Amino acid sequence: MTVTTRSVCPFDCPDACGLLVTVKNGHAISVSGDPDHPVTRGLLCPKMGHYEQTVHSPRRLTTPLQRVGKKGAGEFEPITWERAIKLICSRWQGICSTYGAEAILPYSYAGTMGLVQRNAGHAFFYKLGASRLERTICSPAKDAGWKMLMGDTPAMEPAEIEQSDLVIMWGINAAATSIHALRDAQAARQSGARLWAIDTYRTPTCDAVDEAFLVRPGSDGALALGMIHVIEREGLLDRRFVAANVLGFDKLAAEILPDCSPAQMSEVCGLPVSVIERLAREYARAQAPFIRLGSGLTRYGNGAMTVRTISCLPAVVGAWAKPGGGIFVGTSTGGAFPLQTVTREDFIANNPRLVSMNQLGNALTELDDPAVMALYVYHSNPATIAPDQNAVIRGLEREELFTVVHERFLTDTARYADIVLPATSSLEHPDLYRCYGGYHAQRCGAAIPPVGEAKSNWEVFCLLAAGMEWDDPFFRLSAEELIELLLVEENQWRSKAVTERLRQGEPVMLTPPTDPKKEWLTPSGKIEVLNVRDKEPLPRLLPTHAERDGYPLRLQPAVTPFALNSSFYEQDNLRSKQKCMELMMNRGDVETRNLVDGQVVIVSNDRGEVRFTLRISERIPPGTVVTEGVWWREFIPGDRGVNALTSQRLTDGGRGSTLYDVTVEVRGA
Ligand SMILES: Nc1nc2c(c(=O)[nH]1)N[C@H]1C(S)=C(S)[C@@H](COP(=O)(O)OP(=O)(O)OC[C@H]3O[C@@H](n4cnc5c(=O)[nH]c(N)nc54)[C@H](O)[C@@H]3O)O[C@H]1N2
Ligand SMILES: Nc1nc2c(c(=O)[nH]1)N[C@H]1C(S)=C(S)[C@@H](COP(=O)(O)OP(=O)(O)OC[C@H]3O[C@@H](n4cnc5c(=O)[nH]c(N)nc54)[C@H](O)[C@@H]3O)O[C@H]1N2
Ligand SMILES: [Mo]
Repeated sequence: MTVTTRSVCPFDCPDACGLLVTVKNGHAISVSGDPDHPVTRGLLCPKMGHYEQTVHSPRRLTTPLQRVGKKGAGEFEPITWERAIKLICSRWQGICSTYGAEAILPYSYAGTMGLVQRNAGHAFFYKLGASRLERTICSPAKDAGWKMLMGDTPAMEPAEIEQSDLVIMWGINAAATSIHALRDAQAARQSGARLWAIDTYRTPTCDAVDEAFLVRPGSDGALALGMIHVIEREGLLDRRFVAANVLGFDKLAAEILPDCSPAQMSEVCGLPVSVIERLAREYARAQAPFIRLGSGLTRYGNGAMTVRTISCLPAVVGAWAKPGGGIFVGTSTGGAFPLQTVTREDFIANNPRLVSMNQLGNALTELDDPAVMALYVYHSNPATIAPDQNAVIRGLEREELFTVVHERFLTDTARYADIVLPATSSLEHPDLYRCYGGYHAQRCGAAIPPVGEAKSNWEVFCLLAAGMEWDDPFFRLSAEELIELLLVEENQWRSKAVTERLRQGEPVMLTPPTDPKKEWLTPSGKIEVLNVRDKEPLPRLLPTHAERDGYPLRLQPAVTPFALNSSFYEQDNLRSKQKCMELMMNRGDVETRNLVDGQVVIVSNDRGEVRFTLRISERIPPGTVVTEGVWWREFIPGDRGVNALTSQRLTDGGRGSTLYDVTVEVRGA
């Protein structure tokens, strides 16, 4: 029998698409975009077009495994769930009594974005007293930068892009990461809008717009300051809007802008003076300019300041007052669902230490008192995606470290595990989804039974709680019951009717409780260009970390349309579209190093050496090299991926990762 059911894309993408899954005899046979979903509208990315090939991949883990070979060798034998849970609990109990519970570290991120499964381990590890993980690898600098200027003001509705007459895709490869935003921007273009992209190399998004502008990595703050300088100098400021809505513009104009002439900023960002001037004039004269800000430019030592500075632009030209004008940085719908009913912060006792997920390498190799003796990884692949891969792998190789990995596939991290547990895919468990690229939300049930003996994140934590002999009834709730706790009562974000539609599995729109374009939720009630509470009271130019490192080339780890971080490498068709782990380099930089297209090169800095296949590309400006994708070790030319070159340093605000803030040298292999 064939049935079609609704589901939701669980991946870490702004769009949380609505899916239609066709199921035959318990097997998913095809997946398509839901035509009735308000944002997806039937359009799905290449990765999800054949999600059934991920779900039923022959590579899926189907039973628990116990290590029999050397750490990292990937040699295991199957064991039962009962035995696996017993082994884990008895080892943890031993560690707790010898070293204390803080010697146990959970590590999870965004394999699934569903509110229940993503946060399934919080309550368990809080109750255990384990070290707490700071989950800051993605873009907390973006939130920090926004907050410094805009406080708790919610995001504008991103679909307003369609009403804009000048759209800027700024630091976002929307053709890969936000295809619905690009579709909507194209609709604006049909009605006469101009489209720009600002990036560090010529991405597919640059091909889809009218004009692309390439800046040096981490220098967008300089471009924005140069533009604001011109806007002020040439009287293009919306004085009335600024007087009524902005705090401290005069101070910016007096103390910062004099040193931000286009000539000075051109030295930093690399765009000619005439281009900075033109961008400023056309931006200020547009009726309703709309900026869609990506996360790429936040992963630098100055990332939060960059977001804060760019976000001043719509304020100085009064774009907020126009339909279609403003800046979209990302939605945060925290108030819509009472997440603490799942995460149970009330279980936290004695304030266990916080460990940054960006510094896992240090945590596993240097942290003391107590050292990390047990690591539990679920829905994340830190051996591949975490910065400073050599430090992470040195840690994972420690013989005395007890590592458990709950996964769908035998990832590079799972290869270092003592115990591997098989995880369900999103089609095999229920959840409730919201997203960071819009205001939609949707609940879905399981579409198919679990593959093999796979269990969901929540089911495993229930088994572990039973294995620890805890009798708290919370760990006997089902995932469906947790979803119901999240939907309990309506609130300002969702009416009774919307909540009921969510219960029925329909996609719905949440509504922010205040008007994002009129009410500034800051202490002063204004857009705070001057923020006296911050150690940097005004936006200003800050350097990146790597500027001080002294290697001649900027390395930019970038995204590909055919994978999502280290996910989707199991699909052969998608992987073959990416060909191999390439280093793209400008012809001039290739020739000065006497290299040739197609050869294997070694890219190095203080942290490591990585082999890539060299590709000459006119898409890359001089002085920068780019690699797309975060590859599994089995598919790359050497034994290290791009993150052997990235660092554990943090951003200026939000303690985020600085994965893009890297310099290197390149030589022939
Ligand atoms: N296909 C695909 N989709 C994805 C992902 C994926 O890996 N693949 N990842 C998902 C995740 S986890 C996230 S967080 C989002 C991120 O999605 P986005 O917000 O789009 O961010 P990125 O793609 O990381 O970076 C966007 C662009 O920033 C550019 N960039 C880098 N540094 C700078 C800079 O200093 N200045 C400027 N102007 N541009 C710069 C990069 O070249 C890239 O084109 O996408 C999600 N969606
Ligand atoms: N070089 C470089 N490094 C990067 C990035 C980059 O662009 N370049 N991007 C960074 C960013 S923005 C992010 S957000 C992080 C993302 O880092 P991660 O969140 O670790 O993302 P993935 O690499 O997609 O790994 C997720 C894993 O979860 C597993 N999984 C999926 N669903 C489930 C489930 O329900 N249960 C369990 N137990 N497992 C599941 C998948 O099989 C997959 O192996 O990576 C960061 N690292
Ligand atoms: Mo991310």
